[in-house]
Amino acid sequence: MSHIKTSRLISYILRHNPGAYGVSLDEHGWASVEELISGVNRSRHLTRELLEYIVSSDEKGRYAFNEDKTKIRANQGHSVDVDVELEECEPPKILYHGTATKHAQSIEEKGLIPGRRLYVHLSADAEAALKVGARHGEPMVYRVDAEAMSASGYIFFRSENGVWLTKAVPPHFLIRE
Ligand code: HQG
Repeated sequence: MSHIKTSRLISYILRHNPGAYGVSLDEHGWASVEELISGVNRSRHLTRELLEYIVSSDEKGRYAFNEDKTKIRANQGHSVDVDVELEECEPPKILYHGTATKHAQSIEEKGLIPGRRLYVHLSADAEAALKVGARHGEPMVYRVDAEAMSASGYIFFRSENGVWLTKAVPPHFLIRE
């Protein structure tokens, strides 16, 4: 349980602010494991062993090592402009997006926008979407007509850890659950 804060810091560094911890990402989002460990150690204790445990036990599969475990990256969720070689995929007919009721008016006007991240995050599972929504306030879930979007030429990606990503969702593809 005490590793949650360390995992959050790892996410923050690998997705949003590597520079603040002396870490650099290559164009595919990879950081050197050594650099990451030293960076995290500026504010929390992290060993290679603990990092391996955090990566393998992460319930969302947020991180990946390269083959020889010298590099690590976040599988999705970046605001830093990197290309994590996402796989373009035909989406299921319906995807879900969880948000907070306070965003509903704006979402129904403008559609889903990525905000500070590179993509809008969607899930194949309404339950998972509800949990994501609850992080922002009183949760609510939108169904996304991914089949119609795909037929209209919108592109979807599926991250290594099963999150669905797309650039934006116009309001007419959204239905409140
Ligand atoms: C909202 C977690 C107003 C959007 C999850 C969300 C996810 C709008 C917030 C991943 C809007 C952005 C991403 C509009 C969208 N007007 N608000 N037009 N369009 N929004 O945190 O999707 O646990 O950047 O509904 O599992 O909540 O971190 O995105 O409420 O996969 O690994 O703007 O983060 O993964 O919030 O979460 P976020 P998100 P981790």
